[in-house]
Amino acid sequence: WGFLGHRTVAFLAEKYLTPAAAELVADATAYHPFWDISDGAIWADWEGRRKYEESGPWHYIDALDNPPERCGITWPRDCGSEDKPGCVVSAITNLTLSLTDPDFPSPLPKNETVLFLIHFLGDIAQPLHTENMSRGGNGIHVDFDGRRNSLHSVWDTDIPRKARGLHHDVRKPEEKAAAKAWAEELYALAQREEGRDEEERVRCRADAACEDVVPDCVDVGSPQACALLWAGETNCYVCDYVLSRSVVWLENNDLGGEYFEGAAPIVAGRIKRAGVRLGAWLNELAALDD
Ligand code: DCM
Ligand code: DCM
Ligand code: DCM
Ligand code: ZN
Ligand code: ZN
Repeated sequence: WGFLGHRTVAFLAEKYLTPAAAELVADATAYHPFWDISDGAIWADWEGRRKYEESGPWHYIDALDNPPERCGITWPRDCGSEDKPGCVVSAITNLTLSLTDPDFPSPLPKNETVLFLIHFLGDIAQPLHTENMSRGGNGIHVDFDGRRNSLHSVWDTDIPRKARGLHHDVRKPEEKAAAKAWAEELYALAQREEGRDEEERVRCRADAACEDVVPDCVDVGSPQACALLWAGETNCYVCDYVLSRSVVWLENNDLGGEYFEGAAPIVAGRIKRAGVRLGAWLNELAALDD
């Protein structure tokens, strides 16, 4: 995701934090004075990338599936083998274990570990971060409202911004305010869903081919199992929507129209899912600390 997506995930997670988790986050964002959780969420995309060059592949997993016919994450085909040592699943696994398992070597300071986790629980919900084809869509060149971009950036940035009514060259303070407002809306939506019983939630999703796994996996003791489920849930949307039309179609139609209309609710759903999940994950991590 671009900054709007990552900031929204973080502001939404913040709504759920226990006092202990809020303290864990405060310690991590004390990295810089004046940082809030959403500033911490984008550290991985600028300073984190520069400081840890090996962290590039930690933002995604290249599923060697065959969209749009067949999607799926397979371990260790897609990550964990010798030629593919690191990906978002292994990064979430190792960073989490370094906080939960006293015998696990800690490659990074705790504050940076938490900042990376806040970021990667966002990225693992972006469909094109769970797909190998054309380097996660970076090699598919498209138009969005008359502007040339990669399909990857369209999903990272253009669709979230347009969904929230932001101009493509929105300024930073405005984007942060938009993230805060979006998080408020998604929180209200999630609260309403929470109150519903299981049967009704299933009925509500009946028209969706891809479904959130209920209940979500939030066991910090088995981070790899959870991260694989999360990546698989997200990867479903690659076949279901993102690449469901041919690459030729994507390259020859402006994606700011009908394609955007179908994509916007998927993006909102993924960001809501990631924010609620991140809140739960941080709460579990903080609970172990005591
Ligand atoms: N990004 C940016 N400027 C930077 C670094 C990253 O605007 N110096 C944005 C561009 C992409 C996103 O971050 O939208 C890429 O990061 P991710 O891996 O989180 O999708
Ligand atoms: N930054 C970036 N890409 C962007 C926006 C900001 O890499 N699109 C980086 C530049 C700064 C850092 O984020 O090093 C924090 O920016 P600021 O000091 O303006 O808050
Ligand atoms: N990316 C991805 N899958 C890949 C390669 C890159 O999801 N196989 C993501 C990481 C960044 C964006 O695409 O969000 C741009 O990556 P880069 O700057 O490495 O081209
Ligand atoms: Zn991206
Ligand atoms: Zn990222």
